Amino acid sequence: VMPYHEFDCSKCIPERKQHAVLKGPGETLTDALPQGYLNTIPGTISERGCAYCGAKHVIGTPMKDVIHISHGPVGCTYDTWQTKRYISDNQNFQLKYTFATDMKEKHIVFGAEKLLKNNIVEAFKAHPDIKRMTIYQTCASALIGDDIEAIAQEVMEEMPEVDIFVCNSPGFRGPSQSGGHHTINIAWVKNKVGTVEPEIKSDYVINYVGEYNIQGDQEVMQDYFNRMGIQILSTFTGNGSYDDLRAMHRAQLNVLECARSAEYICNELRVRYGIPRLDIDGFGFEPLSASLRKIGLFFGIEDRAQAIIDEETARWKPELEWYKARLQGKKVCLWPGGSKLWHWAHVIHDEMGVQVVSLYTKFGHQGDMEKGIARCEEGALAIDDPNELEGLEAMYKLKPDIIFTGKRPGEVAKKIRVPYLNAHAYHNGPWKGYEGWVRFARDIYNAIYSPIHQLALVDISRDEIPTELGFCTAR
Ligand code: CFM
Repeated sequence: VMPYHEFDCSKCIPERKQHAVLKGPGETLTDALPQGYLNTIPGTISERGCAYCGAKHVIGTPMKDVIHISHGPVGCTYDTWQTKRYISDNQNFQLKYTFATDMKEKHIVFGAEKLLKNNIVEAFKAHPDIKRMTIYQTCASALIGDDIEAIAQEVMEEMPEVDIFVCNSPGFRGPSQSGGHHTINIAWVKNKVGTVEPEIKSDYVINYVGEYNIQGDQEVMQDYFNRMGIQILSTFTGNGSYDDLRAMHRAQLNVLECARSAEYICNELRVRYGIPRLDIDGFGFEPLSASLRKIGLFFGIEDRAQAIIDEETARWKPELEWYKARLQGKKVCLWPGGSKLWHWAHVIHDEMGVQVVSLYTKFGHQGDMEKGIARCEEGALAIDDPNELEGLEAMYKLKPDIIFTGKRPGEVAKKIRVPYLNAHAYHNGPWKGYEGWVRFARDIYNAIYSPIHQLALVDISRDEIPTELGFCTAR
């Protein structure tokens, strides 16, 4: 880890100063906590998504038996299509297609409600097996004030076999995708939960919430729950079914995975229907085992949880240990979006031996960073909503062996000889579950030890930091 004094914080632009903080010697958590969840500074090349993206791309579209349509220019839809791998057991319908009304300038002037209605009907006709739809407002349709709900209502009256959910979360609704998470959580409870009655088949009934089935995460966890005799009424939303999610009110427990994106719906379900919330963590042997035990404890079936823990640990622990021995002391920049920074920070250290030298969050709230930085060692650099130059400077100075981040910063990292793993879509996932955690370790090992990175022209272990870089350069 580079010494604390080598970052010259006096050069920071004032607006960014409190967004990049080092956990210095002897510092308390409060000293090392960057500001978070504030508006992005104009001109900085933020990596954030917008509130439309948070609602549609993160939460809405993993639902598998639904036509997901955006009411706006085609770019909104296209840019939020297929950058994540939330697969499903419905032949990946939700990934194969993306739908947009393709608004143009003339619609801004004359309105686009007719266009929307035609598109809804056309989409249902093109996919006669699909009877469910979500519609997402964008900045363009929000600004001209198209009444999407009225159009959806009209169609539902004309086509009684279909059901439509409308999400009014235009891009400008909140400083980042996080605003969209909140909006769609609440809209779903308000408009759809309680409109279908489920068939109850077990004494132990849960909703699995804040789980998006990245490369099959949901299916791995579902297997553990099924082996415990638990019925999963719905998954919000990975591999989730629209009608199952209308029946969330009948669960005995909400099992919450990503609190950042989905605590809102759990809290609302508790208020409206008295369903308790249990936060769990499917990443890492210890957090996962503790989670299964907690769920077992809730239902009085700890023995079933323990049986799975024992079986899976015996099977996979030796492989994890093999990778841990080879990853010992490797330095990682942990740069995901929101909750993965604290889901991963301590456990990749404890169970894989890697050292987290920097963590950042695109849109996390202060609580996310607080949990993350508390789990890191002294010297870790915490950055809120970083721009590309800040990211580059951090890598030049910290010289990580690997970075876990998204595609855009990941491609930048590769050019300076830092291998990257895709924290959002994974490489050879799933990464949840016992086997998944070994897959993650294997991906890290393969990335760090691959000789291909030597082809990069810049080598940060040798080359000087370019003078145009710096936290100060955002000005
Ligand atoms: Fe939750 Fe997510 Fe995340 Fe998130 Fe995301 Fe994601 Fe992420 Mo990408 S819901 S906060 S908005 S765990 S898409 S599945 S990987 S930034 S850390």
